[in-house]
Amino acid sequence: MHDRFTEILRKKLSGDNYAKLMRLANRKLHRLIADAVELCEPASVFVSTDDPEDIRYIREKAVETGEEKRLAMAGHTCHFDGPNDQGRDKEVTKYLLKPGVDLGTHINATDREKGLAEVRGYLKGSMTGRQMIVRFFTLGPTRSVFSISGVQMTDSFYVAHSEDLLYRPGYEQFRALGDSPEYICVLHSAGRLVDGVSADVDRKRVYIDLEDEEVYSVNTQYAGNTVGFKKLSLRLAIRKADREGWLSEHMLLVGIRGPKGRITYFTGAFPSGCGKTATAMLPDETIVGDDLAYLRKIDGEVRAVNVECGIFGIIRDVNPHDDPVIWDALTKPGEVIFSNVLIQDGKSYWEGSGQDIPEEGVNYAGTWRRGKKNDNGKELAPSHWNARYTIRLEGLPNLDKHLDDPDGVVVGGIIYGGRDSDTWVPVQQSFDWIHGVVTMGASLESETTLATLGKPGIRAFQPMSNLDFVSIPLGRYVRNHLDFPGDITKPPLIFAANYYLKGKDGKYLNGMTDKHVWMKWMERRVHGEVDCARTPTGCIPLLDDLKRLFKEVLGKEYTREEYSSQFTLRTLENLSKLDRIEKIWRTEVSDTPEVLFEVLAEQRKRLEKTRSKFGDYVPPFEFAPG
Ligand code: SPV
Ligand code: MN
Repeated sequence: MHDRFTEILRKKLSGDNYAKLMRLANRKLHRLIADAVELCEPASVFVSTDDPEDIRYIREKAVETGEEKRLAMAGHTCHFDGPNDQGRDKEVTKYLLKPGVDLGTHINATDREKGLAEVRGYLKGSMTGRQMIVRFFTLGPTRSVFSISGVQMTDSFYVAHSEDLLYRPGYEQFRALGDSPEYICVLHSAGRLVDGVSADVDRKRVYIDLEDEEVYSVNTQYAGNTVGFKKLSLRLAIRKADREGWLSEHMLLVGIRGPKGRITYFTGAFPSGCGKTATAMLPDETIVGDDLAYLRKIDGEVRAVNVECGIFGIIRDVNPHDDPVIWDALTKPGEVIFSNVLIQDGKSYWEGSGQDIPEEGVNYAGTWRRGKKNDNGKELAPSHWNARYTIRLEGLPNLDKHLDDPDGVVVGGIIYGGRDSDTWVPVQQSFDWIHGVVTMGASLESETTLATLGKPGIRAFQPMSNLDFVSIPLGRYVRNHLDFPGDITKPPLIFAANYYLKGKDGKYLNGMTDKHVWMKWMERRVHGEVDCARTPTGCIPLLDDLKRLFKEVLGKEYTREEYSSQFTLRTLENLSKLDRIEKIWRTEVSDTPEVLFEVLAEQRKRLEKTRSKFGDYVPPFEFAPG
């Protein structure tokens, strides 16, 4: 058997590429690559090691093939995805399941045999005339209990280049793997290209084969659908975590400074486009990661690492005031890939930058000038809402020194936050771990954004901000969270945050920089240094502490009126939310742990009691110290 694969590889791979591959004595790898070669029929194969020369080749090819255009500033390039390829496409992203396997209604799945035939059919001959790139990565720090290995095959130099910024090199780790079959494999082809973009959008597919732990992606270029080690491997990592008793989460990881040089680490789960990167990149704090975290129990503590080592962030609204660190990284020389922004005279422009946008330029839809309409007669914005930048964390002034620490960092707190205009207060702490998992993580809702294709602004159930990626039954996923701390005596505190609360006039009640104050408050809570008031939904900050922190962090006066409007408990909205959440867990999920309903019922009782005593809207001053 093995000889047939070796034969295919020997025929297709040039001497040095063949040698680079054969240095990895892994039979499954040889089989996978030979299979991909036979299926996709590339003109040649480039095997990348961790050698800077190999990586330079990929970077240059991305420009040579036209997938990226060089911009005026050194190191900056721009890539465009097609007009129908501007976000993760949930409709066509499916798990391939064998007959009899049922993961529940929230999981988009299809029959494995049928799905494989379909996607492999689309991949057939897809790389004709192009080169296939094979790249190896390590998810999480190398030489660590957290590390997972991954191999990507792609015909896109943009994808391969992006991965170079986003993931730690893994060729050497693959050598150490020997013949082990324990790694994630992603096969991607951009498919037929017209003007450089994937043309067969109706044949776009992202299929995840749970049986062989292999991901197939075809007829798409958007990084969320193609960069294998972002959301594609997250789905497989969730299964591995389930088997092994740890957590694989859609979470940032940030260090927040406290008094006397102390740094306390937080993970934060926010759905896409809801302030996750901005929280991870707060000025004067330290970033470990902005999107994906693995959490494990080690020696009686919860520790976490960043799966990645770069940022693929939304660029809209990045401006010197709200995101000074990102702004700085994007406006000076260095390796940056912009995607789906507006380009004019070799310079990139995006909405919400606070800078003047030229009247014309080039964007993902071609030549653009103000007033240009799309096919539906709607005016085209200069840059897409989900336009992005890709950078390395390395070199950022706020990079945490533990990014590559094989032991990760100790997690002091976990934050759940969504885009919620009318229910949650800006920040609150759960009463305990179970209360936090149930009423914050498992009850998270968020208004949809354009990070995924579809209509924005619709309130959607988003447990742990991870719903799109959960690959095990949902009840089991929550059970894993409930059980996670086990015998740990001091698990991380759990908080809920809401940066998007609006007043009666429909205006946001908070500025975007206020999140910094909430983070500092949480940091003090982890160390028991500030008190709180106990409301039916959680513990909220006291006015005096916020006054002091607003002054210290933002140099701002914080008034009693602001506190009152932001922290008024909206009992009606909270009760409606409980109705919605309970209904979903009761009617749409078949394996919900019973304790979830008990904890929701207790919350309902507290809310009703408070409502009958104080009315529908209860100012924070009514609540006793907690
Ligand atoms: C997100 O949408 O959550 C992202 C970008 O982080 S991606 O998943 O890669 O589309
Ligand atoms: Mn994300």
